[in-house]
Amino acid sequence: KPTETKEVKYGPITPAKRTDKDMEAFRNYGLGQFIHWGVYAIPGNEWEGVSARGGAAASEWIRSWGGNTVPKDWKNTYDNLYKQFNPKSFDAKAWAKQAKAMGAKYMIFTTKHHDGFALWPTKFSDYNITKSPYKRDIVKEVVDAYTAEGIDVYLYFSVLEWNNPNYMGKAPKTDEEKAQFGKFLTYTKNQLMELLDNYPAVKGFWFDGTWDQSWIQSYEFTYQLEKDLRAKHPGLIIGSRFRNDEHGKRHFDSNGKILGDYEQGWERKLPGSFEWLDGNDWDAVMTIPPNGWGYMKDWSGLYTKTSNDLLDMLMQSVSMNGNFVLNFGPDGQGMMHPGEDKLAKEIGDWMRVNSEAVYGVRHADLPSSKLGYYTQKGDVLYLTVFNRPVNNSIRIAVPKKATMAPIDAMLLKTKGALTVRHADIGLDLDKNTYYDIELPTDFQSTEPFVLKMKLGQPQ
Ligand code: FHN
Repeated sequence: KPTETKEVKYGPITPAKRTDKDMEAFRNYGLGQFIHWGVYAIPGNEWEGVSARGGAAASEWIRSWGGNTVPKDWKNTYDNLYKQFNPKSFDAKAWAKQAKAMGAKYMIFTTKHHDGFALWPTKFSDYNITKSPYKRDIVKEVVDAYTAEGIDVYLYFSVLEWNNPNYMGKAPKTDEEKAQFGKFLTYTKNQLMELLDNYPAVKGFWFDGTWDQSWIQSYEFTYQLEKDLRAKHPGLIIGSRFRNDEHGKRHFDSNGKILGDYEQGWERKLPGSFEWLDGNDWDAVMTIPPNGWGYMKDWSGLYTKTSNDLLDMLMQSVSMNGNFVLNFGPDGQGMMHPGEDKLAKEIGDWMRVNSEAVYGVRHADLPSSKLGYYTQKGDVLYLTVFNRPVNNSIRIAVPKKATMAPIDAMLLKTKGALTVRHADIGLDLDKNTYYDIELPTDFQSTEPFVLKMKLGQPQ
């Protein structure tokens, strides 16, 4: 983190670690769902039999990745996909019920991805859902269905718009270019204000495509735009990917202060340590195939994450005060991939037993465990075990200076009480003491399991 203080005029607008109810709700989510849906679901990452596999993203980038045959005259190829967009099986209520059963507490939905096709009837562009055979307001159906299930909705919005004639993909230089890009900035503001007008139930934005110099150099505009959005929608939550300071610093300003209400840089990766996060809120978004955000017809030959993989990432995230957001990419008819249905059910089955170790928890100030991840809620400590010790004894290290230690324990899955034994093994003479918790030998599990412990005065 920078040591010297630099003069920053276009730094954070909201205080880091907001304490209002909306931000507290964000902190408590634990598990979220991302949905990438748009015209790219129609080819499903294949064009004339060739698929995009490389890069940070596949399907929704199929027109860009080399090695596929999407003809570059996109006006007559990719851009005409909307004429086929008629998802007859789309049922937002079914999606929302599935997300509820999985245990998601919030969801992020792609209103418009980099291709610029709007899934809502925007007044500011003709390239929108009303011009497709489907015609109906998909964003409204998603917002209404998820809100009805008690799942908070955040709107994904790509600033980058490949086809917009006023988006240049480079910093405007001449007066004419500046005037042209100025039209794009106004268009962007108009669409964002329109989204807040149309869907007042939403809780925030998840911005993307803000890496281009044209946007980076518009830091005065983006600063004011963030203020305008927040004024229009009190409590609005905006991530750190939206804008940068006047020195071009994104996510964190030139003095290391977070630019937004939560850190939005964890995409297909997780922080290495709690300390690195510096106490900021954050979420991590994750694909099931390596880089499959939008629908990918063919998962063969790809490593697709198992529910145990995803539960490990979930518990790692919440153990470090973050939210874990799992991405789904419905197909051109509005159906989830069968692999996604399977994982949603497996995760939901696990969450039904163990979600109290996930929702509303915080980082536990203990030496990290080799057996799994700690989460804590007041005087209740959870350890979600992924690595069962060969001696069947769970060892908890507690700093000697700690005023609280586990005094009793239970297996969340069986509600069976377990004995906590103080094991003064004298390993760290001045640092930690240890508590051992024997697992029942007849308790078998092929999935992670949770120990729930009560903290109290050390025995
Ligand atoms: O380019 C996008 C990509 O298509 C996808 O939307 C991810 C998910 O957040 N974001 C960008 C890549 O960082």
